Amino acid sequence: MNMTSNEHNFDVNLIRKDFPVLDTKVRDKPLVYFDNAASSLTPEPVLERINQYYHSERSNIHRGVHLLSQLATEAYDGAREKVQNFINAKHVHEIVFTSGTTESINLAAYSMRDWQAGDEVIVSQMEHHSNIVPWQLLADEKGIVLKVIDITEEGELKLDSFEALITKQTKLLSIAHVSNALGTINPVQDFIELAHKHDIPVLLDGAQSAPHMPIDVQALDCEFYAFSAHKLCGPTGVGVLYGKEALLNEMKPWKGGGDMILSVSFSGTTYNEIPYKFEAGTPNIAGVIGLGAAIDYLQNIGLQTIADYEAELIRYAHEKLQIPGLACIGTAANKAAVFSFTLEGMHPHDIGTMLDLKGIAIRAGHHCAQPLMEFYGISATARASFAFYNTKAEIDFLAEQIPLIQEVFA
Ligand code: 7TS
Repeated sequence: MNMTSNEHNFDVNLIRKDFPVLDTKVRDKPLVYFDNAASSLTPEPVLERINQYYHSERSNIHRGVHLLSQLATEAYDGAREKVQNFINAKHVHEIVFTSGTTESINLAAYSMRDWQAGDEVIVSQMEHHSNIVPWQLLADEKGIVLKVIDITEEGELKLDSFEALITKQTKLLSIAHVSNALGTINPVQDFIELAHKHDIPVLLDGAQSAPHMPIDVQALDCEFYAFSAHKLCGPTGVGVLYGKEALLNEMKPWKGGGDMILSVSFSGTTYNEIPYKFEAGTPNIAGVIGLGAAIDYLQNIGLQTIADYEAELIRYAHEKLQIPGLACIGTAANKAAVFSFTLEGMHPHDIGTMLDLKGIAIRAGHHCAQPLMEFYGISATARASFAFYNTKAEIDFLAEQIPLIQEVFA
């Protein structure tokens, strides 16, 4: 395998031992987990850290003088620092905990400004529904206008299409860093640079980039960056909205309740400072602590090592999956480890069901990217999405099974 200088540190067989789910048998067959874009698996150290909270630190945060509350608060606040470091945010208070990417984008959409009818938001043809529907809700409620960047047949964003959409009314560019359905790694730096020339802030949907490559929000210079813990070996139900300090300070809270206030009276309430202003109520304490542990785990391996290993996996998949009757959807030059495909004469759901019988877990469907499917004139794809604990041998196994499935449907 063509590994980087970190090669000597990276032993996939050793790493696989950290993931208890990989021992699962699916209909008596070893599990081949290729559904990482939907949700990744959770390694033992993350499970242990979550358990530790429930076993010996179980309490609420930010409100107790007692020891357990202090321990939980320390762990929760410590996780925020880990996230800050993970994406290289300038300030720890620029990290807002949410329930996931979806909530992060909704929070930004709701709070980022006082939307006026005619304000324009630009997204792209390849967005996940969670970066489309919040803006459509604002279109319904406030009369904002949603515009869409074109893509190429290969599944690459067109910069000139973005440029052509910009007007004085453009108030936000909101695009995926990496496409969940195609795997395209978008050249977001070029889009951010162009947006900033026109004073347009940028939100990056990082759901599919944060788990797979080093992220530096200061170098990217995006205004917002959203991601989910469950796609990066952390627990479900927790995510992050990074926002530049000045913007977060200007934004209004979107949920009211405990912890997000400084004082409450019936004559008027004052809000807490960022990030607490956006974190009303008891948060997902165990989830946030688990996210912190997941970040430790990934950083211990190294995000660049992960990116290099997965780049080799997707290169290998493209080579091995050149099979007559198989059409790969998403052939951008710069791709993350996502292989979306169709098989002539077969519905993707049937592909998914047949592969499941062999122990291979993929996702079949529109991947919450129906406008993208529409662009390709299809209703669904079968998608194998890889993580650093997958192997070339597993890809070989997938490649062997596909012709067998095709025979059944021939
Ligand atoms: N944005 C992108 C690019 C995503 O891939 C997803 C989830 C989301 C947003 C939403 O994340 P959530 O954690 O809030 O649900 N993508 C997928 C997928 O591809 N298959 O299942 C979920």
